[in-house]
Amino acid sequence: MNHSANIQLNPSHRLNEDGVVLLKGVIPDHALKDVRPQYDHLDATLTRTEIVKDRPIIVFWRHVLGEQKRLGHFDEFPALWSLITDHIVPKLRQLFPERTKRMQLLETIIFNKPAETSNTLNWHQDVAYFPLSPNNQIAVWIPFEIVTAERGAMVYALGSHKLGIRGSTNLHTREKFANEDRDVIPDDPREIGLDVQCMEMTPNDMLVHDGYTWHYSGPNVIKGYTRRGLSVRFITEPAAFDPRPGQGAAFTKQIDIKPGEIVEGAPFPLL
Ligand SMILES: O=C(O)CCC(=O)C(=O)O
Repeated sequence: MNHSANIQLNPSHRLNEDGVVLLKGVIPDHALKDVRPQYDHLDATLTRTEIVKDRPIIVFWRHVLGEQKRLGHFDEFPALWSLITDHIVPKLRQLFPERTKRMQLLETIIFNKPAETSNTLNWHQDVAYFPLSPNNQIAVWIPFEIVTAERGAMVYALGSHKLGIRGSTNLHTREKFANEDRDVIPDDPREIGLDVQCMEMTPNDMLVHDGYTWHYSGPNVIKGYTRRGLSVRFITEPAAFDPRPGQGAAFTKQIDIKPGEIVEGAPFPLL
């Protein structure tokens, strides 16, 4: 297929067909201006690792083996809250009206790939790690700087969202989690006929993907260059808590209800 077709005429159609769409130039400079310095300040000072249950958390995740995730809060990162509520959510509502009637914040992560020491975040599907039923989400991904294949760009298997749920694996090693009985994503999705697309981007661009779409990111091998990417995931319909082994995302520890009950409350606000 012609990969440039993914860069977009009808975003809603592309998201339905490919499970991912690259939107060029949709985030204005002023929306990101304060996000970078506030991120850098927190990245340099943040040590918190405990997970609170009274508000959403922001996961600071460096792709370096052995690094522990740190957890920020929106009251200390107001520019990020504005980016989400004033820019990301309205843009999603404008371009994907059918999928965004209900937008509930599930998870916010900033992935940081330091130069030369970062590693690959292997093929995965977000929903495999989420204890939700139904398990329907959309996610956005926004770079804070230019990303290229050598700088840890996101890579997607187009159409993979139509192939159902897959098993969860260790993102660094691809090892299956204990008790995982679901089929896992193949080492190379091209072997089963899927097209694979590397999404090179500039900071005003935004990726939108379906929670079922397979993706990975390689290391950042460019000396002196950091690669920061924001991912925000939204639940798009009421979802019940449905835990299973292999679901260790930080937000799962904010869930304080019994299986079968609806996930809601302060950590997961409706937007
Ligand atoms: O930023 C990255 O490298 C990985 C992001 C990712 O896998 C995700 O947003 O689900």
